[in-house]
Amino acid sequence: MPEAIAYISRDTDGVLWKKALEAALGPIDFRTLDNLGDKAGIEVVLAWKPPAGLIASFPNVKLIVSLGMGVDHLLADDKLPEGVPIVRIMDDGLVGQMSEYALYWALRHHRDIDKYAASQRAKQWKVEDFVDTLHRRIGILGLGTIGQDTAKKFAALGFPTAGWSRTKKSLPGIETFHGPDGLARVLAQSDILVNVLPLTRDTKGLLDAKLFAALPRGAYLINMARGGHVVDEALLAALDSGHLSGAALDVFNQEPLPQEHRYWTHPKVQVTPHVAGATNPRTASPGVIENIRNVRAGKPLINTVDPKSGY
Ligand code: OXD
Repeated sequence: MPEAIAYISRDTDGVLWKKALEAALGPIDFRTLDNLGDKAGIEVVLAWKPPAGLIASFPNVKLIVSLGMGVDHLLADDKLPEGVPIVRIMDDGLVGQMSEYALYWALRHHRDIDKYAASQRAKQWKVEDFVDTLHRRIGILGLGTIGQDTAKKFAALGFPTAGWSRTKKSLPGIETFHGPDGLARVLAQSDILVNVLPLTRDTKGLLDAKLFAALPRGAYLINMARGGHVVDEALLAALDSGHLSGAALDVFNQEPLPQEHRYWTHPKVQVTPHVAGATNPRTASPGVIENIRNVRAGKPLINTVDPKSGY
């Protein structure tokens, strides 16, 4: 009977995951990338950016768990074994961190904190023009778990908040749009645009010159989804022309961000190293444990991923 759990990630050693899973499931034959042992014994894979083709070499794998809420890192492997269910973590801790990230940069921009910091450095007592919260419109691209939480928190602070998703959604207190026409409408009213879309064939490169031109002049961008959504040259051009007033970027087309990239030194860009939300085994493990139990008992899984839609 295959019952080993393989932890496939180069980012962390998996010790906290092993502890969290063992606390609920008892002792586990826990394998890591450097210690995969007999691959026929692997039943469950926990994966973050797995090497292409590796999971397909586990002949008895029954469940693939994405260690990120985003699954593009996993679906990039075009050799994933067919018919093996894929689930993703659902982590309230990570969701809360992501909305905090968006709120932090939005409020910092909204309240002109960087301008006041510059005035302080120049010892200048200078009052900036004030934009009322009711007139600072927020647009959220993507209304999954993270987008909804973020939207709700902006709305609770009194910002007029709109959201856009591929399919129709309705959320109390949030103006919702969907489809291509809906995208144009949400962009036209986004003084601060927050991107939390999944990265799929349809959303790759969506944040391009056309999209930036559709935003109001002076709009601010917060990208905490994936770098692949953004056409970097288009964003830099929109910042340089003054059409966009700034951008807080947590994710990049290439990570780590290459040393020579203009984002590092651009005066209107804030760079963080893909830290908007960190997966924490303490908050993410309950759903994974439930899925391991479900797959062993032949019961339906939760937090399933549809590889066709890409999320
Ligand atoms: C995720 C991430 O997908 O951390 O969860 O990027």
